[in-house]
Amino acid sequence: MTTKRRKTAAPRPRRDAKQEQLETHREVADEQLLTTDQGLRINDDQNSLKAGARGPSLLEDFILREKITHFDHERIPERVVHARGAAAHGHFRVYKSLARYTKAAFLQDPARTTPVFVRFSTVAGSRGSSDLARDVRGFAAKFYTDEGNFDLVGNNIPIFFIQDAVKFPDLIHAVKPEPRHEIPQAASAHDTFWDFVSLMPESMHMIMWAMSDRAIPRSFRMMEGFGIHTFKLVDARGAARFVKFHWKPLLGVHSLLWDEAVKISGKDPDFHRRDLWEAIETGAYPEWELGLQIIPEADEETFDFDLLDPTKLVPEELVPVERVGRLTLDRNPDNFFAETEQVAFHPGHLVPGIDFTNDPLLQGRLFSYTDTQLTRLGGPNFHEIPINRPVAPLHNNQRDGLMRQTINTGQAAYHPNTIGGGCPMQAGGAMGGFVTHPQTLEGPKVRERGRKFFDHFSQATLFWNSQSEPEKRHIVQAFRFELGKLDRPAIAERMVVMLAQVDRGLASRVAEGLGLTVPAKSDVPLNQSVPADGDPRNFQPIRIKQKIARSTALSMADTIKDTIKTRKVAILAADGVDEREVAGLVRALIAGGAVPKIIAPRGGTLEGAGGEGVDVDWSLLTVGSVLFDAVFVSGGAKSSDALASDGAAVLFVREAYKHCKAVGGGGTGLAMLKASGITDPIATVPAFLKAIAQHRDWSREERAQGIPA
Ligand code: HDE
Repeated sequence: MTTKRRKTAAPRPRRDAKQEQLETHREVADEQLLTTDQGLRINDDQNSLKAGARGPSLLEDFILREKITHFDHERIPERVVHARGAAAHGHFRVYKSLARYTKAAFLQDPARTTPVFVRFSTVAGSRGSSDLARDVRGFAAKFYTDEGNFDLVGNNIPIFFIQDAVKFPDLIHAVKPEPRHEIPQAASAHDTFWDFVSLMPESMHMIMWAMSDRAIPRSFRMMEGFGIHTFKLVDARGAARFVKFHWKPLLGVHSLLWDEAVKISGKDPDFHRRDLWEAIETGAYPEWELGLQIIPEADEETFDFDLLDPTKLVPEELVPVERVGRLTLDRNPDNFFAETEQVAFHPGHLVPGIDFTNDPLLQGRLFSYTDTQLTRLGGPNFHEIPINRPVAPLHNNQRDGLMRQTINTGQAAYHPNTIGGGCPMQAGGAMGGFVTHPQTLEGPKVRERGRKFFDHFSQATLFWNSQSEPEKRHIVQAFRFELGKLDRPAIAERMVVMLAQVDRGLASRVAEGLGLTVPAKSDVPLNQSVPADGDPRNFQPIRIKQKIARSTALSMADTIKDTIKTRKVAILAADGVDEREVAGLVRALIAGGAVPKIIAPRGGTLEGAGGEGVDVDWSLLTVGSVLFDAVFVSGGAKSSDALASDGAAVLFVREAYKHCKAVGGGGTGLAMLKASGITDPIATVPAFLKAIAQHRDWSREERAQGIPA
């Protein structure tokens, strides 16, 4: 017998309009002869042209020069933020028509499938940084609709650090590696970031999220997504409603522990991109439901916060999230550079029926995303790159520019014209032309913001109060870690003052770990960006009494915990393992959609107790428990004795236990676990499966700290 599982072939996803469009640009090298870029066949790709076998290379070697010139220019500037990412193709479908809210054609018909490309990312790290940084994750979706591309360029956290786009370069300069030595990479635990944050009370709500486990997700597939800003949906009659966009993952929202994130960074810094890739390759397609919070225009002023303020969320208790459709990612890109690297998102890529609000952060973004592509993708024709092309027909009088691909015909490249028969013609609203929602505007030109924007702490407090105790513990530890790394004590002291505005209990728990105390009363440092000649009272943070004190949707404690789908399970084994037990467990795991892997002291095939072979997936040397969701130690006396005396195996189970994962054993495997200091291993397969679905047993966290690992 052999328990090695071959990769299950993923069901072939349907071909969609975007896929067909991309097909025309795909180059398949099978059975082709090597040529230059000009199509000249190359007969020797091993030797440059030389003056004699031992002589210098000749300038004349145009083949060498072409190859090296191309290589010299292979890199483009990485994204100034969100440089590190991974992406996938998929499709979106609404459950039923949303005509009551919007005229957007792709949201009208449940039979219509819209191709989508989604890119996930971290924000601060450069392109080669670890996936595991404590950071916000980008969640950018491009819908290739029949009416043009619609981009929902969001994050996995529903709010942002700052209220106005003018502060974005400051925020990013503060969090990026410090300019002197470019240290640290992909980490916020350094002086400049916390110096900035400690002077920006408006960032406190976001900081609470960033210090929570949301900033170290288990998988891109297990993250929520949010459009963050308030947008508008406009129906066929022109009536508008405010909307907040949500993505709800069908596998639930799950995170790692910080200690795991740090260790995975070493074992597999590509952990998240690999996880996404493998899930899609094996047919375990990641899925999210699109959720909408719809707010009538008339209710704009009724909230404790300003709907235009991106540092505030709309609690689901006040406006429930209506689940309106499903996103499925079912196809990996063919080429990382061509697709994932060159995709260009923009919150201003809209379709009729969706519009902006005056959120001052969103307004600044509308400028930034096209502007940045001019540098990153080298000119104004980036919309012609295959991944960026709409599937909707494109006709206009934009012409020329670097790397223009389209060969426009005809004489008239202007409008109005008679020479071109007046074409292309304006569509007009009735023919699907985009009409901006005609909001009435008036007011003086001022550099100010709405009064409710100055309530910087109420929702930070709401978030803290909504967390379970394990989540609170992790937030405290994250603050202690980040602030404990600072060189300047004054910054940590300012942060403790800031935290005291959120919750004094939180502040004192953080302060204790830093060896600081919480001052009895102190003023919050002012946002230094406000004009000194204004009335200072307007710039002091205010506190508006909130309608609700806690919101269950803000905690991950009650997320979906009824599936073991895609969970990676390590089955530890050595020669003499009970192969029938292993086979039974593997069957049960696969039946539930989990991914079992046999891990052993060595690679190759183990000899089972009954004489049958068990193929090893990975040796202990090549993996670590942090790469798995659960661990099972199989029975078979010889096998478990060998594992009990193998330091790497003992470390493996202890670490998994400390990280609160399901740790189970069969037969003599239980003795190995107990000998390793695990007093309460799970002893039956059904209980083991149930524990995996729970993600983690947080009740163990503090108790398990004493176990050496
Ligand atoms: Fe971005 N952001 N951003 N951002 N952003 C970029 O665009 C910017 C903001 C987000 O996978 C850049 O093509 C400004 C909020 C994602 O390709 C750049 C401001 C949110 C991605 C840019 C913000 C985001 C970006 C860098 C403040 C959540 C990755 C390269 C006004 C709603 C998209 C690029 C991808 C990328 C600017 C704030 C999400 C420079 C000026 C808030 C997911 O244009």
